[in-house]
Amino acid sequence: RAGDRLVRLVLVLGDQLSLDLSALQKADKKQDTVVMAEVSGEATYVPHHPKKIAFTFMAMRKFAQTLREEGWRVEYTTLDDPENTGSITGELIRRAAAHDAAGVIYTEPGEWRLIEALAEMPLRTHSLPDTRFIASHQDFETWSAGRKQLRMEYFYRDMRRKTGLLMDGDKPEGGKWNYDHDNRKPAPDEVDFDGPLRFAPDEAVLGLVKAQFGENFGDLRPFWFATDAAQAREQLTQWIEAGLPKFGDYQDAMLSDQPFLYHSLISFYLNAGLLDPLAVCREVEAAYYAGHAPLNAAEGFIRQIIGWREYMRGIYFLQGPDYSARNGLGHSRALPDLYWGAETKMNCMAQTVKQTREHAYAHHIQRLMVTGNFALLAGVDPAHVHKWYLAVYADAYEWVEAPNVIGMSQFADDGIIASKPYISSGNYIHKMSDYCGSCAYRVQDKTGEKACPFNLLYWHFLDRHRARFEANPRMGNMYRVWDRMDEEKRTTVLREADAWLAKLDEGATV
Ligand code: FAD
Ligand code: DLZ
Ligand code: SF4
Repeated sequence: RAGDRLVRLVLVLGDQLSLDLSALQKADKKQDTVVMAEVSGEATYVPHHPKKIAFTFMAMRKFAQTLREEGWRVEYTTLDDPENTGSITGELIRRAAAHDAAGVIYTEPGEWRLIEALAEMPLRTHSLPDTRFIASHQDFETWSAGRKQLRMEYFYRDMRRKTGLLMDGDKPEGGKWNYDHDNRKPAPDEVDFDGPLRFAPDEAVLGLVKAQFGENFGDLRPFWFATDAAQAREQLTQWIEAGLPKFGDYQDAMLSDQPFLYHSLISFYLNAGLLDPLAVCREVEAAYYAGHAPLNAAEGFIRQIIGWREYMRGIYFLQGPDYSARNGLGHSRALPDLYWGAETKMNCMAQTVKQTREHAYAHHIQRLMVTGNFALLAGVDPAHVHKWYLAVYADAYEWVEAPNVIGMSQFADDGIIASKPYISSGNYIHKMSDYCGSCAYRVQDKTGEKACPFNLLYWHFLDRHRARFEANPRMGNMYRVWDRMDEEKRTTVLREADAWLAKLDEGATV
């Protein structure tokens, strides 16, 4: 007890590292105690990439220090503390008993799993909305009410109007809402951006993570992520200076041994709370108005954040806790071992998995059109795909990962997010990358020993889901092309695809 009022605990989770967090705003630093905890429950609910765990713990430790400097009392549990109960709820119950606390206030977590666990605790709790987003749950519900289709583009326009970003009065800057058309250039010959800034890690955390999670998929070193708000801002500024001008042009391109191209690599920091999305967008907007970056780059980038990022969150909370378990296409194949680094002859997959292992990062098109596309074409159980993405990317929390994987990538939500499945044959990957030139398969071959598996599986997917997609106006053309092929060719494609999938299931190197 402090004075005659009761002490409250203020929970700050590993992805809530923002000084303007609603729970901190609501609390009283003279009276209340902040609780932060490194717990095995959060570190093992999927086999996270070691870099993701190290990033979380390093950033949590620094944030706890910042809070102390700001005058907060912080009770911090390290993973190796002998008293550690192993879960967020366990730590809150333990600390509540020690402080004779009246209850716990917290900002709503980004995963239903934890929302439910906190609500079931035998403590008085007060959950506050997470105000670090542009659209509240209520805003998204209002926007979605009565709409037959929840298309991102219309939501995005409302977010432009709401924020005033790139608006010229009530008109979009430049006359168009969306400049995506200019953002599809194939891979450049050379990349004149060195990628993100590199920062020194906390060696004690690296030691802890190596000892406890060293067997997980993913390289712990070299570790260079930003781990506090100042470093994250420094990286953002450097990227706006050097990466943003070409971000739009090469947003969809892929190059071997160039994992970052012109991407910002700020999703880790945005999602953990080290950067504020609206502030980031205002800086990018200012760079455009200063003549430093073209409109297609600034608009493309701002759309990802106030459009896609906010929209994904809206869908996750609107759809409810069962969303991640959806499997609209009835896919049941186990996730192939090549996702965990087993050898594969498909160079695009090998490159994407390799950089995922090295950096806990892959950019959007690699996630969507390489690993996601392959899983969808091969009919992998979306629950397995979901767990993989949640584990291997350092920016993955369910509120953003699940709609991207279950909805956008695997079409397992029956088309809430995507109007048609994101599938492609090898041709798209060939156009957008340099992967096919060094591949054991031949992207030009539609059948035969060396036929690119994406080519075989593309038709296999369309054929096996004909009843579901034939009437889709955006897919009719594909079925017409398939139907015009001679029957012998179609039979060969399907036979070879089945044989290839059988080899995959046997665990052969494919
Ligand atoms: P940039 O290319 O520089 O883009 C800027 C920012 O826009 C990103 O930092 C991110 O905050 C935002 N953004 C872009 N696309 C999306 C999107 N589709 N959804 C939400 N935000 C977006 N993003 C995550 O933050 N966490 C995830 O777990 C995640 N899983 C994904 C899974 C799949 C199958 C796909 C297709 C996409 C996923 N994304 C996820 C979206 C996107 O791939 C990443 O946000 C992006 O690659 C992060 O890298 P960056 O910061 O360099 O992004
Ligand atoms: C991702 C993660 C990890 C690896 N570890 C912790 C932890 O030990 N303590 C903590 O408070 N948060 C951690 N996190 C982030 C949480 O998993 C995240 O807050 C929830 O998934 C909700 O988004
Ligand atoms: Fe990937 Fe096919 Fe190209 Fe090989 S040929 S890199 S499998 S798209």
